[in-house]
Amino acid sequence: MTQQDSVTVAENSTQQVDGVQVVENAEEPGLLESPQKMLIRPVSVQGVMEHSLQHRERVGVQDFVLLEDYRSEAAFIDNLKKRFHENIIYTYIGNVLISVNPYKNLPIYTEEKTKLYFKKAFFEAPPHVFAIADNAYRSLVYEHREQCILISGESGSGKTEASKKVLEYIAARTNHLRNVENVKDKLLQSNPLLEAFGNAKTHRNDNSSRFGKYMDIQFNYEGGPEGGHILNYLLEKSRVVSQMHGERNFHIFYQLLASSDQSLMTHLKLQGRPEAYKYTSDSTSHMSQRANDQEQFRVVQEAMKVIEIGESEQREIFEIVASVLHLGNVKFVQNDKGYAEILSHDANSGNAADLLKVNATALREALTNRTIEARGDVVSTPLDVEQAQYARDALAKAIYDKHFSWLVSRLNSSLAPIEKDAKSSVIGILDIYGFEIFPKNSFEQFCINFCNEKLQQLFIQLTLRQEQEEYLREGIEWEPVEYFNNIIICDLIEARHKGIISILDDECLRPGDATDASFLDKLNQHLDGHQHYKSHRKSDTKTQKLMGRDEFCLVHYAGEVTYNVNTFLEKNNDLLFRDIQSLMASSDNTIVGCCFKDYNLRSKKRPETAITQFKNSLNDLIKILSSKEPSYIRCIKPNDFKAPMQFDDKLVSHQVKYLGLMENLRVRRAGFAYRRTYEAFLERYKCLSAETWPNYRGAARDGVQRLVEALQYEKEEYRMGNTKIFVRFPKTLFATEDAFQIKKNDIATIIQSRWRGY
Ligand code: AOV
Ligand code: MG
Repeated sequence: MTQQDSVTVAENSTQQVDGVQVVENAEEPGLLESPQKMLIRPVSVQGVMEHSLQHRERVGVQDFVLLEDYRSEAAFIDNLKKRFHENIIYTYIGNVLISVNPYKNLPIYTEEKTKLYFKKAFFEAPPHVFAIADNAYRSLVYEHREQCILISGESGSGKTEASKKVLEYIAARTNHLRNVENVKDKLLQSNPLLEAFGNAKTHRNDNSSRFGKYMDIQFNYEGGPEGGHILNYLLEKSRVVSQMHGERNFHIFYQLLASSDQSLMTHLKLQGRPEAYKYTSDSTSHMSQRANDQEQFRVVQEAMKVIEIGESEQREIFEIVASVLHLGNVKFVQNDKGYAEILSHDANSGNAADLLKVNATALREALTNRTIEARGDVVSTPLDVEQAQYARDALAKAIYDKHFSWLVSRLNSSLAPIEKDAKSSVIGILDIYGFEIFPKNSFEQFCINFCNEKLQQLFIQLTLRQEQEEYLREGIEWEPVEYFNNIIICDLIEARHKGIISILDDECLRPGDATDASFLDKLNQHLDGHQHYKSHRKSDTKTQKLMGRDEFCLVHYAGEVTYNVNTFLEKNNDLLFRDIQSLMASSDNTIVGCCFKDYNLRSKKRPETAITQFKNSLNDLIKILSSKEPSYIRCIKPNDFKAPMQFDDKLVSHQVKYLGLMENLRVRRAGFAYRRTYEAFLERYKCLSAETWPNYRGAARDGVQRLVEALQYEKEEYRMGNTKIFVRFPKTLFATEDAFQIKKNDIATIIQSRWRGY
């Protein structure tokens, strides 16, 4: 970051007054209403922290490291709340951005605001997601360090919105050369497409991402985007067949049903009402959203065009979506032998077969029978009604899930750079599910919380590493910091032999009588006594309600979560009856055929279990992320009502805890609260010493040395690094800032009086 870079501040609002630059202080939205004049000479760091007492009282500090009482959670939350009520949703902890969902549109993403962050260091403009994006972009392009931006927070806290803002900023920030525009369009349009298929309305979020996403944006040597690549994690496929009351299935089902394209609807044999289909009829709220769904369907079709998904591919995609709806309506009756049968006049299975382009009789057979191969003999056994329903739902989930992964790989082929630059490098963006503690937690929460445990581990390692590296770079003595290392919990879950995953897989692969209960027994046998594991025998009557006999509890870094083992084995095995698999592999719908072709039916080797696949993809992700320089965005949800201006202290406190923010702050504050390059520090405070004001021509470091001597900093209060000054306590900095504010007003009065001709 050079000084020159900072000279582009708020061009429209600057004016020359007696040789001194006056800039409208648009530091934070709260200040826009009562613009103050701020003196800066020469043009420079506008938006530098406003630390004056009056300002602090109203909008708090913009970096938590400047909190006087940095160990107090109450002070932390109070600071967030003050800012939130002033419509200031962003705050830093050092270089970590905390974002509170405003649940309303704020004028902070305009073109003008976007430009404010071009080529700016963190402290030169108010905290913003754009600052994170710009910083990552500059480090990538000018310093050739690959970047990743990790966004975390609970459902509805604003992760996906933040990731979109990063992408939009990068699109605005990068050049308009060659075919870059086309690439940018595709990158931007990948969002509405994936959201239609992977997002749904839940109680927590009307547009909740039901999958984890890691996206690389690839840049050429000129810093222009040349392509992208997406990795997807664990789509919540159970949603395809059932949803909680008041929630919806994936958006695309309703969007397709709302389509005004009559010939498409006839082709798909759909009638336009979600109530007509079992998989979409649970939700009570779909009617009011019909107009929006219809509009969104057009958006999806437009996005498909941009991504170059042609007419025939589009048709196949919609055939799959429609086939799932028809499948859901397939009814089974019990025949006189007690087995499941599909009535001959049931059109649903026929419609599904037509759209999936498989033989209709074969589909009926596959849904009502199960072929087992035992010692070389192939035996077909009929299913009872419950088993057949299970098979039908398993098929619907599998089709949807695989087709979603196919869609991601299709996107990737479209986003792949046409000519890959040998020197290309990436910025990765991770938008993944946050920690989940529900009244009842199952296999899905176990996977998600394991993922968060791993990311927290990475966070601890990387923040400490970054902090240590900065001290080393600056030649400042490193003071060891104590912190909680959650590696013990990661090990409890994934250790090779005695970890929970390995015990679960053993039970899944054990032939014979393995059940969820026998899995739980094994856990209790092996893990009772581990400080982060609690069996129902150990459940503490004083601090929590008694655990059920089918539950176990993990003491995660973010808190205790009780898991119910019911369905763990089934979900982990994730088996689809082989009759159904082979039928799908024979489909003439190219996408379906492609999705199921990998099933090697001859192979005796069992496919990897769901949790092992997840664990492996997660470890790959951790490897990718560790090789990059991270930036963090931690999102917070202010209330449970999706409402603006409501700040629920208790809810926020909970999130502050499980995002590990106090720990983060403690690490950041362990040594020095504040650090700034000599140039920036001198620029702001040089008026406070006669030796540096009005003209100082020496080296910045010497200037700062003179300045702090004049300000009578004690030896313990600061250190001089190679390029930066480190200040240990906020109060030292605030005293300096207060002195600066007084001086500034004095100068302003003098200049104004001259200006008015006095
Ligand atoms: P999430 O990604 O964190 O939840 P979203 O990013 O989808 O949450 O945000 C939820 C909703 O909050 C959005 O649809 C917006 O209405 C609103 N919102 C979020 N951020 C902003 C912002 N910066 N400005 C205005 N409104 C915002 V989940 O995917 O459910 O874990 O799974
Ligand atoms: Mg999301």
